[in-house]
Amino acid sequence: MWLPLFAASMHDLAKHAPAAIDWAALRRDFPILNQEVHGKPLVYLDSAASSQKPRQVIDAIVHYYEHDHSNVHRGIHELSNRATAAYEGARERTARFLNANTPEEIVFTRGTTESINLVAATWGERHVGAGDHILITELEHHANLIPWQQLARRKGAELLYIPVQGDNGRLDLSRLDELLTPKVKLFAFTHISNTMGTVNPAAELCRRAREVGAVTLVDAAQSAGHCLVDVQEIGCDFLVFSGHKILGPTGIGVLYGKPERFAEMPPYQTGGEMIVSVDWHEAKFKPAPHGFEAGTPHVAGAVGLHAAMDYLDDVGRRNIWEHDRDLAAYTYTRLSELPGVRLFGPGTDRAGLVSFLLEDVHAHDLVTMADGHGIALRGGHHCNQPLHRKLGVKSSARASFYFYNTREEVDKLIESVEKIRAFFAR
Ligand code: C6P
Repeated sequence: MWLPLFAASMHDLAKHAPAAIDWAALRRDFPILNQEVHGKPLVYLDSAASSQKPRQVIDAIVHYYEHDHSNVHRGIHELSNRATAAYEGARERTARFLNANTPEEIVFTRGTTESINLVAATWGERHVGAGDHILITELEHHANLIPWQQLARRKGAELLYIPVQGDNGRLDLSRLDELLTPKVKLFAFTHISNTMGTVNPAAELCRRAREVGAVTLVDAAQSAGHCLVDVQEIGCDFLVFSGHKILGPTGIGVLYGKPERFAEMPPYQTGGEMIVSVDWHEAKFKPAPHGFEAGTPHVAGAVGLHAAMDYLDDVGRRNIWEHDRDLAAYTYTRLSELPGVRLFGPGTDRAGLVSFLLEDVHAHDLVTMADGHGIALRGGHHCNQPLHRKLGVKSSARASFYFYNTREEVDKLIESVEKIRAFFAR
């Protein structure tokens, strides 16, 4: 098994030589990368925020609007049938992408944030009560923290955190026995940390949750486009991610749910498309997935997402995983050789992103100056404010990679960081 579900299995990955892939040719599929910013060739190192889109995804969306667009599930005319087939085809493709059992386990949303809010507002609202525990981790993005914080407040439940050990970004799993008790109704955690690059042992955590009867939600926003994510192997109840981080368009996201979980959830939004029948004073609702997709959906988004998944699987998510991790490891090593650099996240077994700080330089200054060198980084708290506070910093700079990035681009980043350090040392 090569899946990065257990930290131990990540070492096995190294035994598999990556297939020979023409990465430079793949990069040429991304028209946006072929430009200069501030007079320098663009080096895009912000894919954890949002990935760029290959021509194939852009073309699929244009083709849909030029040939097939209509509303779905409504008309009995040709275009409506084509739009419906495209939309439901994307659902079927997403089920295959995640190795879900059936397309009915896939609900389309606007993104990771909406998927988590949907679960909190439906499953959470119905199943979490006063005195219950909700368990998350200190690594969580605000999208997987605030909805649970709000739910806990509304219900009088307690929100507990698995602590992060410190700069190394690893969870202190020795606390699991004490925190993951039968009082926990829901255990939500990120598969890959968007600040630390930590890869959490998703299958093992879900197994532990099942032992105490807790329902699990895995935030796969940073993993779905970078490695194989198999919901059956992970054994989660819910799994969520966003299209725009996996080569797809903005405004489309995925909520995977086990049928038995969906069956015990009340509606999220109500209105058109999600009903079986309506009377003046009552309505009957469809089951999942359509019962959770009120209103006209983002059909073009689903079409783009379908094309993105085809593209990713043509390249091979194993190959992408190896490529991105190699760049992150190279970056980590090169940065660690520079004086005054503080690195965050594990030194080994990290995903394809690296957060860091330069002594006496604000992350925003660093990112602004790097932008002047044509390099797009992210600076700030990356929607991990409490985590940054725990680390004793307000913000950090982050370089995040995808398969269109190269070692030469990392060298440019290092050169830029050296220049910035020299500038502030004057
Ligand atoms: N992280 C980043 O730069 P949305 O915005 O709904 O597509 O995704 C939210 C989200 C949830 N979980 C994790 C682990 C994430 O990384 C993100 C988005 C971006 O790190 C934007 S803040």
